[in-house]
Amino acid sequence: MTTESAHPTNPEADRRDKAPGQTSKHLTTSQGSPLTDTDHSLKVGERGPILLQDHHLREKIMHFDHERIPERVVHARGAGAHGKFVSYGNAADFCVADFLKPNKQTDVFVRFSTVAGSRGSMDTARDTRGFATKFYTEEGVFDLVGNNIPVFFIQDGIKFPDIVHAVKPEPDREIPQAQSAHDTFWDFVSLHTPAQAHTMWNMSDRGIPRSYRMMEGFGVHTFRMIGPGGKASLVKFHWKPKLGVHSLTWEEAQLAAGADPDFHRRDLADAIDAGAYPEWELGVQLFEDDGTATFQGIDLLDPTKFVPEELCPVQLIGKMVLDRNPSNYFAETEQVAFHPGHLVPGIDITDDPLLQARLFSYLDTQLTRLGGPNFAQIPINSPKNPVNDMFRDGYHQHNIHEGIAPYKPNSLDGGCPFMAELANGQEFPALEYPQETAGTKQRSEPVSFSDHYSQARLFYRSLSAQERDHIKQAYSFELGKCADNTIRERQVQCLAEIDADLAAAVASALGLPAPAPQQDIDDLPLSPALSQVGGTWPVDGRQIGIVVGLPGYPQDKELAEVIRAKGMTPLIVAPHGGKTESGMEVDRTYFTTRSIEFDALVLAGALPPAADAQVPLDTKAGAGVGVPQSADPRVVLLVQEAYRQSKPILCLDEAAYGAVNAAGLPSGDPGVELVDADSLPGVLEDLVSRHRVWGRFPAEG
Ligand code: HDE
Repeated sequence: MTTESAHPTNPEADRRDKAPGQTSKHLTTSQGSPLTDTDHSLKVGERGPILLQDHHLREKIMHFDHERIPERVVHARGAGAHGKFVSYGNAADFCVADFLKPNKQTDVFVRFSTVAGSRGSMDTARDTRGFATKFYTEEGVFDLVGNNIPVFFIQDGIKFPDIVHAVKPEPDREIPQAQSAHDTFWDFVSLHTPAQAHTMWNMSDRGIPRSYRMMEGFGVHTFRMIGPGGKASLVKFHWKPKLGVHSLTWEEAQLAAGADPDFHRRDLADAIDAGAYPEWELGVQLFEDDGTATFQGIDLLDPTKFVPEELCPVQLIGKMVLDRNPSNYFAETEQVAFHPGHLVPGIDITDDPLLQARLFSYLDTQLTRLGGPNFAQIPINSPKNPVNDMFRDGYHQHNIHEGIAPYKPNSLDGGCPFMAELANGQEFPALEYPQETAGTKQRSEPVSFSDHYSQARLFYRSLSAQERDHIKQAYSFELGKCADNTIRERQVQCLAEIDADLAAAVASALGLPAPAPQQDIDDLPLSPALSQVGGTWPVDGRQIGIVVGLPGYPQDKELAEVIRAKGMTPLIVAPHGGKTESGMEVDRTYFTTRSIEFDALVLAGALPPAADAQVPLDTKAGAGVGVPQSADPRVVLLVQEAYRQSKPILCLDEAAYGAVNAAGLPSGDPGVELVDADSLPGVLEDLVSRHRVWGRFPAEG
């Protein structure tokens, strides 16, 4: 799984080695004139005033002054990666898109993002995640601009400014940053109840993913696919991660926000650098296009609804692998411009009123964000097939167009370019399905959009007891941060429509009476596929902290190797930087690390006792007689956090177990084990493949 590396445990050093830097012979002005000095301005004498004629100074400062562009109004914080999509070919029966033909390989660029925070905000905020994919197909660019949650807050694009204004920092003091835990958000969503289903997903573990590599993706809206002979089907897109769907605990999310705000960005880049290339399979739920746009009572044009997989299975039609990090964040990840209307023949939109409004928004926003209408020429946005759009001029025009007749019809350019011909047997362009439409112009909400609660209830009730506990805690936290009691009461009333037990738990945390439901809500069949608990998944790229004292654990090199051989990434954690006796580089020191960086801990050998620590020890001794009862408090903290976060803690010998005792952990706890070196790789892989030691903290309710 792993690639050759000069610094096997230090991707940072690898990254620096790889950076090509500047390649030209010498530094020049932007006009290419050689420069002999870029450290001193042109002055009158050594200590005199600077001269206006210093062109290099003015040019350098001018360019610097304009380095920033407006950040995205939503999804400002993101991380990207390049990769490939390979089609399985089985979609050819219902979609004529060229990139879905058998074994066809297509380059892709993906950008993951949070929604609410600014560009510099933390990755681990409780939020929806964007999952936008650009396919550079031979028939033009196809953008699948989705999220990690299959439902949305609103049913009509005209409400988008309202929900975004509500979740963004409150405008008087511009706080809180990247959080929904404030009055304006809960004010809006408790009044605009179509948002209740999406907020329920946000309050679940899906709102705090473990990694971008461990998220599902959803197209959210229903799209239309055109098959051979012009037969149309309705589809919902899904991305299924090979590593499974996993989440952080709330404690981890909050810790990471301070200890490593770039947690998800780093995780994605490190995994790709380590050769643990993330993979997703693309799938579709396929529905008959019978003119009703309805499936088993679910209005497929209502983007606040999803279709449970148990009712309509996801058919897998291809695989995406992300195998290359961007070389330049700004040029690629920042300047990439997605648009749900970037479609290819065979894929079309539907009348979902949210999707229709999006078709306006993305082109419009790029004009300001990327400074003019020619952003399709920026390398990351350019199609890889030839473009002949007859568009001319405008800011930042990079093409030098030939000819004198950029209009149609013309005779001066011999009538070029000609229109594409319909494929054999095709009666209409596969980009524009001749859907019949008629009706009265009106502003109204369809009756089939009016159920705002039953799917939120279905989602909540389909989860495991532990996941439901997390939801109760999340609502209690978020509403606990609201100052206005009317807003809290109104939201708890919404919860009462969804589930009485949930409403009672949240009400109790807020010190409110538990409200009774006021509506009759349908009890839909549950969808076990929604739960993240249970099952095992590949452990590729999972980070294992090998905690040692110095000079180190005698077999630390072998230990790191067996862990790496399983596809996981070992990181040596020691009291200070440098190397262990066997020559292993120390990756993290007790000072620089927190539990959030590791999926499991391996405590190896004698760890320094508390007396050696440079900070006072204040922990209670635990059980276990005949082994050390004290340990460096930073190791104790690491172990306690890992324990609370239900992570495996494996000790290679009695000496190491001392830190477990010093941390006061109960003996015989699941996932806290003394193992010998031979069985360690197997035990570790088994525990990590389950993501967490779920049995450690049985659910309360
Ligand atoms: Fe977006 N959205 N959105 N959105 N959206 C943007 O476009 C908008 C919606 C999504 O990594 C913006 O280029 C409206 C749903 C992603 O660059 C903007 C509406 C879904 C990204 C915009 C929606 C999304 C965006 C901001 C309601 C999931 C990040 C910058 C009608 C299916 C793409 C930009 C990236 C970005 C508008 C609703 C996903 C302002 C008006 C539903 C993943 O144009």
